[in-house]
Amino acid sequence: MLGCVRRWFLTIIIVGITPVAAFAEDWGMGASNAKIPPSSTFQAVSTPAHEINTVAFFVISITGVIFLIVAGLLTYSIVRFRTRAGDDGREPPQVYGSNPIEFAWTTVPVLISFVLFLITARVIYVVQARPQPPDALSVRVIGHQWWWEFRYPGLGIVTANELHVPVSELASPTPTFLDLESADVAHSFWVPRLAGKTDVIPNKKNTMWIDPHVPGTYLGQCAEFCGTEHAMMLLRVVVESRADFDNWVATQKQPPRVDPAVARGRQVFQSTACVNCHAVQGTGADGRFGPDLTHLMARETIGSGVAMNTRDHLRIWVADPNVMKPGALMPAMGLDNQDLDALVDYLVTLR
Ligand code: HEC
Ligand SMILES: [Cu+2]
Repeated sequence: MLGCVRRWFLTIIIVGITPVAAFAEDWGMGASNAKIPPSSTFQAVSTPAHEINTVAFFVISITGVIFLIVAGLLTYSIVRFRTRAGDDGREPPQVYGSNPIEFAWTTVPVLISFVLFLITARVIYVVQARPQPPDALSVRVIGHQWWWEFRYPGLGIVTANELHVPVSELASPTPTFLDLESADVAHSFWVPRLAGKTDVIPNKKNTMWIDPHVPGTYLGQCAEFCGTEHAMMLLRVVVESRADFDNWVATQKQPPRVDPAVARGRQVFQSTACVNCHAVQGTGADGRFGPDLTHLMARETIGSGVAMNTRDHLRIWVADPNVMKPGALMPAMGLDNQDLDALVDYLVTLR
């Protein structure tokens, strides 16, 4: 018996450790994410998340009280009415059909459920019915297997995986409204500190909004299983002061610098299938299947948060994305080392 328990215990520990060991290489993400506060739903910094938090606490309090009452009565009964020496072994009196008791335990739960329903409905209304003010920032979010595309129609900006939005002061709110679409399968957009989850569904446009009150970086992820790399479909929302945001917009709107020193790398890029899947403004590369690379180096991470965006990581990624993100829908292009180096030299100039 004891041996069996020990074997099970060991199996659970080994099964638990194996995935951790397999993904020990974190490409600098651990250190980077350690600097960002955890993405807890209990640390809301945006109105929809605050509202959800309020309902959550309300439901937890009510159900907590119910739990304490039921568990208390149960414990009391177990202790008070346990078998004692000298019991005569007869059944206690059985009570059937007491109208007051039946009435009480039907109406009380119905009333509780009704209150919870009303509170929840109010929050759904508050969050979903907010109309989009004409001056609100509007962003199209497109879910892809396994990365996020962000398009700012009013600004002509296209980027990936890291959404930049201005901070929304309580005095002068500047909310951001998101139109969610999918290029392939169902995904779900979730940044716990900013808002609830919203499904991202093919052939359907869902909407949501955020109004982050505190500048900072907020982590999120796809919350609907969408295939092999679902767990690595991460995202960041960078909330900036108005001035920083305007700066970011200005850089994003500029065409990439043409650096003659990396002409060879640019040539490799333009003559390889890269251009079928990626866009870089001003090069004729206009692919839509992968992230827009025009301002690649303005992003902190690559591969939807799989690695920090450094020269070394880019080289590993372009040589074979599967090393970092097994199953990623970008093929290894089989470039020789010289072409690869020239190409990466070119990529790191895309600011
Ligand atoms: C068949 C289409 C396809 C081709 C060809 C392709 N890519 Fe990609 N690429 C993708 C996809 C899809 C992603 C996103 C992968 C993910 O994050 O899961 C990607 C991601 C990237 C990224 C990371 C971007 C980011 O912000 O995360 C870089 C850099 C990149 N590709 C460069 C290249 C280069 C250079 C070439 C040519 C040698 C190339 N790609 C060829 C589809 C392609
Ligand atoms: Cu997804």
